[in-house]
Amino acid sequence: MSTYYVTTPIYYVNARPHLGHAYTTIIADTLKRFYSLLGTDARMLTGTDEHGDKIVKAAIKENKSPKEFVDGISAEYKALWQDLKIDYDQFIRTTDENHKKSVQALLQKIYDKGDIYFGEYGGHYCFGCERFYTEKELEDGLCPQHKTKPEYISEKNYFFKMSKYQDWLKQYILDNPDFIRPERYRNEVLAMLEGNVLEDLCISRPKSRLEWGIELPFDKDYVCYVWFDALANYISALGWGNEDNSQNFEKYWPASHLVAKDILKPHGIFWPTMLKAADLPIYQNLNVHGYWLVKDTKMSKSLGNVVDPRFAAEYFGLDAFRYFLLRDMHFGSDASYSEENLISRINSDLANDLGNLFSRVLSMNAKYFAKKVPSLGTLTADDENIFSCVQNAAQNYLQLFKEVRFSQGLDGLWEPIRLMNKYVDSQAPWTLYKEGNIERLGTVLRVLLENMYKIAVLLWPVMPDSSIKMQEQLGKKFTLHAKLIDDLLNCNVHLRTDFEISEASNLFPRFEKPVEEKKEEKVKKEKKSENKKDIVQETQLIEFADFQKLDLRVGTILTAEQHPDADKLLKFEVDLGEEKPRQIISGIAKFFNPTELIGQKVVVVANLPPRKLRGLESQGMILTAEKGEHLSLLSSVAPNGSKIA
Ligand code: ME8
Repeated sequence: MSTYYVTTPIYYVNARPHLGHAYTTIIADTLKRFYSLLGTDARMLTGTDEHGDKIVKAAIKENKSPKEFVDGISAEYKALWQDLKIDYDQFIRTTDENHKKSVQALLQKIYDKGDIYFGEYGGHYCFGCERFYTEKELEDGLCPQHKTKPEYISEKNYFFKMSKYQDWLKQYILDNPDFIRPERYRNEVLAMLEGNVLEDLCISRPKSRLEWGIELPFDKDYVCYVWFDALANYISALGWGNEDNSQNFEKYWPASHLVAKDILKPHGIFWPTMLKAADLPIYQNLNVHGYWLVKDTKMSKSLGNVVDPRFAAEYFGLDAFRYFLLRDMHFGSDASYSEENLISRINSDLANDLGNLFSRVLSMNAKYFAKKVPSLGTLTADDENIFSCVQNAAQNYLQLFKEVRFSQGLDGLWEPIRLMNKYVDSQAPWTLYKEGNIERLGTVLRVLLENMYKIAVLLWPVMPDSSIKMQEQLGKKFTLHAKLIDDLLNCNVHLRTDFEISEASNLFPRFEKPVEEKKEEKVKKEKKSENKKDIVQETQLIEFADFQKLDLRVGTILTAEQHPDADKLLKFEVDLGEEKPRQIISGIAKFFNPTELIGQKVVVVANLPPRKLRGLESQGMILTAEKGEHLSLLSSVAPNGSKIA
């Protein structure tokens, strides 16, 4: 059986997943399903990129260790893929032990070959990109990606002799027109290789500057450059460099990679030269797509325009969302995301064209043939036209999907769908029924049902659940098998007269309601479930030893006043029976008039580390009890300083 191996980039864990990440991953899932449909043993890899400066900085910002931090975001990616029903075979993390082994084997192999050397280098280092830039590559002295001023760093490092492979790579790209596609990106990489411009690649970072990485096998004072480490994931995941486990490499390599244009250079230049240097087969092709923009602007957290794919899939339906992504982006170019575009695409293509076709044909069939599949009589030219239109569209669709031209493939497939709707109008089954022409009526419906079945199967890679539903509505269970597509194309009849088919379809609802309204509902729902989560967390069990760590003391409030710089905070002095009263800052201003609290007995957590709140030190926490909008202070009649145990 032939094999196919599709990969997504492994995503950085310094930020949460968004529409862009979901897009590439949905495309990879579609391709995996597409090749499975063609009878191929298809495999999909995704994962997370977890080493490097960027990650360490993000972890520090959240007061976490790098490992703790990467575990959290990597799990978020996994959870999103589960919600989006992504059928990946493997989720790789660059902190996996097997990956580390593989990277070290790759480094050692290239080192032993003499293609890695030690040298001194000074360059403009962008921490966002985790790479050095040459003077020429900077734009007005700034990093072209991040528009920030890079830091000039000079240090001793290991270098990969990438320049040695410049001519080879150029020739390889010229000899293999589909190696990097679409063509504009192939040309971009060729332009990068024009002249004698390729420099050697710095592939190490001294541990004195960065420890969070994979140690070089030939120098323990250095870790591997994050891009060298990350790119190797595509082969480490298949067990390359790991003697016990490399059979998948033999079986599935070379890969078909999916990336957006932001990471063209590492994939178009670093990666093939690394493979060449290690005497490994070069990947099959690099498929490069553009950006999803929001109102012509790149998504960014600071602009607050990051699209949440989970919300879109939940609200519009996962399959409708997938269809929109594949249909509205011409692979390679940027596309514009907006809920208006999404609604208009769903309403026109899915509700009006495809959904309507299914609804009307199924309900007519129920009415005229009691849900049984009618027989096919003699075919007219109009009937033949439907069969041939579907056949042509199917063949084009299959070819265009192989070329990752999803939008064009789907556009073509919608031609017979629209034609079938027109055919219903022109054949007017209701008139045939009235005239008592049941044989012709049966043929018309059977032509429609058979061709709807073909469309339903072809759509499985794009809209898996809806495709299965459509097939089941036509009385047929979906099972993948090696000859599925051959059978589908070579034969006009797939349904049987004893099949019982559904009377109604209801596949794709129309969207009229302003999305904002629904969003508010979702936020409310989330808040509710967060509250529920809080309750669950509150009632989670802890060890007795953990409880014993708390030093809870009884005290009396001596003074209480508004915090000078914060409306929500009150400043207290509380007598805990110690030498001096404690100053405690508490966020309860909204619930109490401070003067009423003077003299009240309270319970205080007395062993929290002191913390500054709006410039004033807080030396403990006053305990409160909360129910809905109501808050009261915990109290005890015991003398000040009594320990609660
Ligand atoms: O670059 N539109 O990870 P990353 C479309 N760790 N796709 C988008 C997008 C957008 N607006 N934004 C992001 C890295 N993407 C490295 C990769 S691979 C060995 C290492 C998608 O988290 C797109 O696939 O920055 C892009 O290439 C990728 O996310 C970048 O992910």
